[in-house]
Amino acid sequence: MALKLIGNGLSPFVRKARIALAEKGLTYEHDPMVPFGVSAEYKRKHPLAKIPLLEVDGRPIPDSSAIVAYLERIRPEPPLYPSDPYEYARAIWFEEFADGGLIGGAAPFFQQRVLGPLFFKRDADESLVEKAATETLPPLFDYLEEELGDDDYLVGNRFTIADLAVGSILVNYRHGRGEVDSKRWPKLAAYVERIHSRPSVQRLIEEDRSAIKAFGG
Ligand SMILES: N[C@@H](CCC(=O)N[C@@H](CS)C(=O)NCC(=O)O)C(=O)O
Repeated sequence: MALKLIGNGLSPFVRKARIALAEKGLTYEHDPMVPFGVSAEYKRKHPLAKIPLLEVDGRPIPDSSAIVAYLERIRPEPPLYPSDPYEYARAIWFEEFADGGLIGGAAPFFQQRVLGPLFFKRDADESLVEKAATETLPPLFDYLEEELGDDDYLVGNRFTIADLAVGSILVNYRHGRGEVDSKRWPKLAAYVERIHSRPSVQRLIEEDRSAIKAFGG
């Protein structure tokens, strides 16, 4: 079975898929396509014209959540979803929390400080970063701090899709010089370090840094 992942590695959603591929030891071809001015051919496969898209022997699977769920079926080990029904639901919830909520607070850091200046030659609008830092993110970080409790991972105290999704979004936050204040959120700060130092994640962070540097960052 030939797997081809389409989408630039700086996208947190592409990264989600790549972390899952790495955790499961799956090899794949990678096309680092950017999602701007995408071709009509791509839009036929992904009508929302977003990245990532996985091709399985040429058959398309759009969306990082669909992709990771698919990977779990074809390569169940190591599992990225809990088997306990309640924990399963919680893991899916944290994925949604990350992809539909946390992204809104993290994106201004990456978009204003990395994407805009380096790729679009546009000055950062620091007011958007400030708003995210002071209004959007603190309640979300409070929630994560509380949910972590004394555990190392968000659900069932083992690495799951929940950590993969939250961790990937926070990679972009950190690329945009966002920091989790360890005085205010000590558990979350330690957790982020833990997730980001996993080999599957660390490798991609290093790749991102090289890409950002190559663009003058
Ligand atoms: N729910 C989607 C979100 C994908 C997404 O928003 N990707 C962004 C890049 S980070 C994109 O392609 N944006 C281009 C656009 O919205 O036109 C997923 O998980 O795959």
